[in-house]
Amino acid sequence: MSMFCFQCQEAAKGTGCTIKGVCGKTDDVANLQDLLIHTLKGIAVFSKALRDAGENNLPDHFIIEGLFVTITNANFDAEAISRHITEALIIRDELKKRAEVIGLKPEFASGDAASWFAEPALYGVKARNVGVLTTTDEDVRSLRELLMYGMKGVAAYTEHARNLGFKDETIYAFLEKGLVATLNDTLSADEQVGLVMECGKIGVSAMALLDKANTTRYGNPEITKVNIGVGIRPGILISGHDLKDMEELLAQTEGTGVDVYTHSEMLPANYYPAFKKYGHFVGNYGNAWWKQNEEFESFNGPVLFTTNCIVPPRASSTYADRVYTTGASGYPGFLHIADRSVDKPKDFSAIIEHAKHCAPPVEIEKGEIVGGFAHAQVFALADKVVDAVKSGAIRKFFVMAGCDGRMKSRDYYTEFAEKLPKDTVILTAGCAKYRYNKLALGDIGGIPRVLDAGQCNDSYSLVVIAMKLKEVFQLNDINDLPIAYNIAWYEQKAVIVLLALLYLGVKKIHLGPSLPAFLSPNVATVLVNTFGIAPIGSVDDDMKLFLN
Ligand code: FSO
Ligand code: SF4
Repeated sequence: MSMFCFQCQEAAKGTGCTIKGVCGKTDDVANLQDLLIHTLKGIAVFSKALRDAGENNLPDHFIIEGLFVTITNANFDAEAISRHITEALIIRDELKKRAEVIGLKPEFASGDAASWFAEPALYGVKARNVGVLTTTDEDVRSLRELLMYGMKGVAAYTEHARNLGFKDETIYAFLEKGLVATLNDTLSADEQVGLVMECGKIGVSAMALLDKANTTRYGNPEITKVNIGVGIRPGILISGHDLKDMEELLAQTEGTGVDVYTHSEMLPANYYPAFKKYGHFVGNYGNAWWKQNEEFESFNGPVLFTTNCIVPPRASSTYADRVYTTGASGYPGFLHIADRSVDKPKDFSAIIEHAKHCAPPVEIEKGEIVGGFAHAQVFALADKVVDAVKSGAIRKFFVMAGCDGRMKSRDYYTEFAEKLPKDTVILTAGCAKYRYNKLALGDIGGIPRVLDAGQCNDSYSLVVIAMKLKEVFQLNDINDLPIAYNIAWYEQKAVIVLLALLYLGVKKIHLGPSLPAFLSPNVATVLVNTFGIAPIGSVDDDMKLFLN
């Protein structure tokens, strides 16, 4: 075993990747990510103590960025991760000095996370001894990592909100508390479960903050027909989740003769009023992240990753030299575009110049898909929706939010959508939508049968919609609504979406295509017994179960 990682749904053999990631992550990158997490825990020891003592100027941003860098498919660049570790050691030791000066004696300050040091050349050696398997009790490990992956999801959403100028101290404080808690061997199982639930609560705050940031800056998403065909000019394909990057790229490409297309989780950018004014914003190209090896070839122009999900290019690929990363994302050999400064946007001139010398995209699809059903838009249609439920025209809603992935077993979601009775409506968010958003599922009295709220973080919108329906129908329990939850997960942002739903009291969530490898049998039993979580079964069995 040269590494161990079990943080995503594609963990090898359903237990964990031990030689190389199924995602393509090498063992040295996986280990360096472990060391970065270990060092962030050390930072949190001092940062939490200083915050508790009323100190300001703490490394909030560094912590969220560090967590984000370790999310599945975000960063494959060993050198970039090493640089983060070097910076983390400097930050940690500065905080340690500050704590000493004011006489603080934080718990775990003498532990390894808070005190280790090595020269960069030896990070690889050190990294082999700090991974998740160093927690030997499998239930403690399971709860610790459940918390850790939830926090990674929180960090990702918090980073996007921060990029738009929206911050929330309570989120930063929780991340420090949670990181420190993972060093504590004396916590009871109940205390650990309590932290996981608190993480769900913070997840709701992070998604609400991001929703506020996105809608304040760019307006409320509105019903939009998105072109999935191509234009005749060269284009840039923008992937990932960061809308600030989208804004700056659209502004900088205007009038250059270069078009902009969204990819995968950036599709919902098409729904925001602020982006619609750009005539060179053509539409969406391609599908969910895992089809990028083929789709980037035929796109012909440069691709910009603002976050995950990156798939390593094949050796035979002809597109690797036209992929760019920015923010937390990175890949060896891809050109990384530096962060913006306080008064200057990111500089996308290199990618724009690159695009000018490329051929236009090859058409792989044509037509339109419809989306933009976030909370404000659905509220505007509330009367229609409520009438449809009251008259029985809509029998049930199915929340099918989450992620897509490459496993064959995910065909389940396409088949499930196809077999759903015609008086049901799918509420979706995240890249899971690509399993059914191009099917001709029709509408119910003008309400499309697939309502796409947006990115995975816009699952928040689905919750707001559910809360509103609960109010309209005067119900006491969210679980009494005619809504079933059939969620597809892949990486850690879906973990926080799940924890947020559990925190809000949603029960009987079906989770697929398989339960997380990081759930020990005991922890899985707790989730099943307390929340009624169940793995997906066959489409026909699940359909019967949900509809009865
Ligand atoms: Fe998908 Fe990737 Fe949004 Fe994830 S593109 S899988 S949950 O990063 O973040 O839905
Ligand atoms: Fe394996 Fe997933 Fe970890 Fe990649 S992120 S190494 S696929 S468990």
